[in-house]
Amino acid sequence: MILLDALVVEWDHWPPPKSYLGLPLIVRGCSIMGFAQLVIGPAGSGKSTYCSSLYQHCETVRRTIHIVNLDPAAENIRELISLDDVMEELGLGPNGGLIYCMEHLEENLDDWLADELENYLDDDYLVFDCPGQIELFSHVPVLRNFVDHLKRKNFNVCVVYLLDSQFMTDVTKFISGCMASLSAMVQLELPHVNILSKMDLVKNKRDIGDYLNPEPRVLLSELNERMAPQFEKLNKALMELVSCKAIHTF
Ligand SMILES: Nc1nc2c(ncn2[C@@H]2O[C@H](COP(=O)(O)OP(=O)(O)OP(=O)(O)O)[C@@H](O)[C@H]2O)c(=O)[nH]1
Ligand SMILES: [Mg+2]
Repeated sequence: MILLDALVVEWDHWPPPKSYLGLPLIVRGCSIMGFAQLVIGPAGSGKSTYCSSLYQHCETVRRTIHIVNLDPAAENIRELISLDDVMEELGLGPNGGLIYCMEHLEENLDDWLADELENYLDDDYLVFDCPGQIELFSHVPVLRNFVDHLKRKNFNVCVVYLLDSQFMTDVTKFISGCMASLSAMVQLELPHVNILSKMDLVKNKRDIGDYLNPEPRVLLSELNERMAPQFEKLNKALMELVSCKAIHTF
């Protein structure tokens, strides 16, 4: 009889488990199919502009990159489902229509993604330009399921969260921008990079420094001045959260 201390294997799926059949697993190699970025952020925050700049940069440095626009009003998924058709046929508004389209995409993810990925090589870089509706990364599970699907296809996925620099001009906007980004972190559980967009529109870049390196006491007193006294405890808790650099930075 041979007693094993551990199993040494090549593993097909990412991430590999820490143990298998009750034995510690030592993984020599794991086939990663590809790398993907999920570009999210509030409506109009500059996601598509970022994707197009990234595309141009990669072309210049001769790296293969594919941008897939997940907005049902855009070309990539219009063949599968079109926002205009959904709104017209089901009598839905733009937001309800978008959620319907995304849920339809989720139901057909296997076939749609297989078609999309057909022409890509294993180590190509994929960037998903997402719609800006906040529901998609706050509570509707569509994007989370999309991410889980990519992981099952051996993709290493990270989030790029874009926030318009105009959120850094006022303490209440700052809190709401940070909370939306934090909710995406909690919902998607992915490596997460926050990027401030539209910096060219900031007149005085020093003002932004107060928010990039927040001094909790200063921002808290500013917030308390803006809000009724019964919110003081809540303000304090929120400020501790958003000013903790270990949790949230730009
Ligand atoms: N000044 C300035 N404008 C920008 C910048 N990035 C984007 N914009 C403008 O902001 C507007 C929205 O940009 P998009 O890239 O379409 O934003 P988005 O996040 O993809 O928008 P949705 O997909 O509708 O959520 C456009 O008019 C862009 O030209 C920037 O860095 N500076
Ligand atoms: Mg866009």
